[in-house]
Amino acid sequence: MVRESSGSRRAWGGETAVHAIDWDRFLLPYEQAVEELKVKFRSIRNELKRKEEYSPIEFVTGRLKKVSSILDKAARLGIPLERVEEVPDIAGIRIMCQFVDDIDRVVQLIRQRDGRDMEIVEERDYVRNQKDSGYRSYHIIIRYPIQTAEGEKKLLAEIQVRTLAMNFWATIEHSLNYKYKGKLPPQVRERLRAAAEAAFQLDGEMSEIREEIKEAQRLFEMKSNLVTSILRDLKQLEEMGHAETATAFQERLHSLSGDFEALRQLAEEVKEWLVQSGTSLSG
Ligand code: 0O2
Ligand code: 0O2
Repeated sequence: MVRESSGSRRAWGGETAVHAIDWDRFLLPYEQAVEELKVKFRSIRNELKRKEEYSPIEFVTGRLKKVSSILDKAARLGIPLERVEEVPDIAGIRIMCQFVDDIDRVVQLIRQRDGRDMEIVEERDYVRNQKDSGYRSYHIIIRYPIQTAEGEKKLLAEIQVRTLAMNFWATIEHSLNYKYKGKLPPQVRERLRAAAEAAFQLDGEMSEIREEIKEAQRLFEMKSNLVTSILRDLKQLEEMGHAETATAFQERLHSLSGDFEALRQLAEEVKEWLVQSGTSLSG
């Protein structure tokens, strides 16, 4: 891994402080944290997929913050170099989701681990509270224990949870900010705000499509349960000696071709017949 420097001399808080931080050594546990967290969140995804359950995690990436960016951020947050470990995102994990709802599910998954293999220090909801730039994501700062040769070390790491659309926008905006050194021309800034709005709309459209799919699946499930219940009752009717009635009902069932209301009506009629003819075993 390429790092920019192995030491640093910087003016801090008005005083000139000379610090020779061994960055390679300092960053080693952070690198381990990034790797471990990537494995943990990718494992959740793989486990859910293996169980053929829907995974709210689409993919996971991770990065170690560059030394120059750590120094810039420490200066911006007013953190002296002796306490540089207070910079919250030296280790960073990004979890991408397909749908906005998935973000809350991932946040719940992380909260369930609070006090177990990580501690939540802070949450920032930029999904519901979009930044002026147009930026949206859910941020969680955690304290994460690392087992090193010198014993356990707890360090801060940042988890960003966002949709694919939010990620697309943030990645482009980040590169443009880098290109313009943080001073975006007003027309670019305006266009980025418009693009953020488009990303927001896209997330909304995708969520609605998803709701429709879920509704269709629910209806299919209900129809399937109704048909199973009718068939069970017809079998019982037949066993009770009402073969002709059962056959008539069966023919009606075949003619319905999945009309939900008609199916429900038929189910009620069959059930009524059964009750009148004795007892219904099915529920
Ligand atoms: P797969 O098979 O694609 O799921 P690593 O060596 O992988 O541990 P590395 O090389 O530092 O980590 O990569 P990084 O930046 O942490 O993450 C790369 C992961 O993000 C890879 O997944 C990429 O496939 C995935 N990724 C990045 N951008 C996109 C994207 O736009 N769409 C999708 N679907 N995936 C993306 P895996 O799990 O390593 O492999
Ligand atoms: P990098 O290069 O991605 O690591 P604060 O001063 O407390 O409001 P702070 O401490 O930077 O701000 O925290 P915040 O706002 O929660 O942001 C932390 C990270 O979120 C940033 O880290 C970015 O990764 C991302 N982020 C926040 N706002 C924006 C934005 O407007 N656009 C993009 N593209 N990303 C954003 P760094 O260290 O700034 O950057």
